Amino acid sequence: MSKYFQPEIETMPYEDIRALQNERLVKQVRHVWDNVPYYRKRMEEKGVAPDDIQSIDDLHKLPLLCKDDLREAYPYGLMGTPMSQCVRIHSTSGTTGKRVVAFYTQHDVDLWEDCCARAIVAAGGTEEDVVHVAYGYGLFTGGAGLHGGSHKVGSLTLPMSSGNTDRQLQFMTDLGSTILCCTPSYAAYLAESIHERGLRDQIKLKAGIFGAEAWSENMRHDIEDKLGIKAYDIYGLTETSGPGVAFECSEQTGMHINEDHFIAEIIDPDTGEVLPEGSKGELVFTAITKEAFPLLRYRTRDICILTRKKCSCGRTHVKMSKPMGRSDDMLIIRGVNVFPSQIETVLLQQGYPANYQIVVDRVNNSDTLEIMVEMQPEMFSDSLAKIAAAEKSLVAALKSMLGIAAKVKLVAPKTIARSEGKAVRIIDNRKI
Ligand code: DLL
Repeated sequence: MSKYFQPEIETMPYEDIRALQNERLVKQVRHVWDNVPYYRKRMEEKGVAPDDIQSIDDLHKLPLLCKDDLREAYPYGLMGTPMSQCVRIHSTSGTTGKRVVAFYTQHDVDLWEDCCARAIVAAGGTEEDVVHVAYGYGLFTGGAGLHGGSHKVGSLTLPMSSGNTDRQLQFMTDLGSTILCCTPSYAAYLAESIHERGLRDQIKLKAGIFGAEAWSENMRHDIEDKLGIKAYDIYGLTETSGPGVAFECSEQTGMHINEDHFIAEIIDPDTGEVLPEGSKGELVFTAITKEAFPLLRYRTRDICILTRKKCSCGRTHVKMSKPMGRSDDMLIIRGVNVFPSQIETVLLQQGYPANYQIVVDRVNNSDTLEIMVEMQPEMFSDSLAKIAAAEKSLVAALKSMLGIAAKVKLVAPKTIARSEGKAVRIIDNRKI
């Protein structure tokens, strides 16, 4: 068995996990108090001192952190170590320009890769495997996280990054990839291409580790059937290092959270009140081992349920359900985080009124994004060629802001329904 199935940690009795978390929490709160003036100020405002936090029972006393805090403290304000000790950043899209930037010491990278290694081992990975990493490499955490995890397991790692399907399929067949790591929508697309090209007999895949966006059980079964594999879910976010915060085991009924590194809570998204186990609410994480970006009580905005029901795999770490939605308006489209406010910024910058509608759909297992925008009244008499040119220019500006392609349709003034209450800007037709 790989050293990255760590029974001494992963199958620890609940009391022992809690004891470990208590010890690490106390140390981490002190680390943050001493080194992150932004959070220290938030603690002082709430009248909390490090000595008030002796165990998880005191966690609720600490202030909650959210993306707005990250924006306010951007870029260095939440760092817990001097920059000279950091070796890496990763980043994700944020609203209107300011992105989330996470920092890592070498120790942080090591622990993150350990978490991803556990996920690979839980999906059956060993040093005999060929791990095909088709998550994006670069600022996004998907490529780097699974890549590092695969190295730790000792598997042969194919750093494919995303895109270029012909090349993906060539390496997959020539090198005999056995574990595929990518977003579920890309996995579905690859599965379709394999099916269409009649390559099923030439691939050796046995498992897939898919995450970074919501996917349904139907989609899982479809991918599993088309590729003849077992498909495992993996969860994480840039703010908590990246993928590997939680991962699925052979039971495939939720993802075990790596509780030696993260304390999970479920709160009521409206009141911030901590909810009892089994309640549906917003997931909040406290990172208890991170050095460079040690976020305490970070609101993920992901809605889910936690359970400590006994798992047949033997792991005792708490399980989170698949995220069931978000408590903000962030959309995840083809694995990329998109905020409606980013779209609105582009439209206003280009002189369009804020009358628009965002339509998201899933066609052949791939997300589509279409933005209907009302043209200026004076454009109405423009030639079709002129309107097409205006749409093209909007498509380019949106691509540059969002990082993904969107279709744009300029429609006649006053055709998008006005709302008397909150405008319905987003129509998400995906059934996930
Ligand atoms: O998506 C990290 C990641 C990479 C996870 C590769 C898994 C695999 P961000 O770009 O910061 O990080 O986006 C984080 O993506 O708050 C969730 O809303 C969503 N998300 C991540 N994993 C899942 C999943 C990466 N398995 C945001 N199911 C999170 C549903 C997911 N949503």
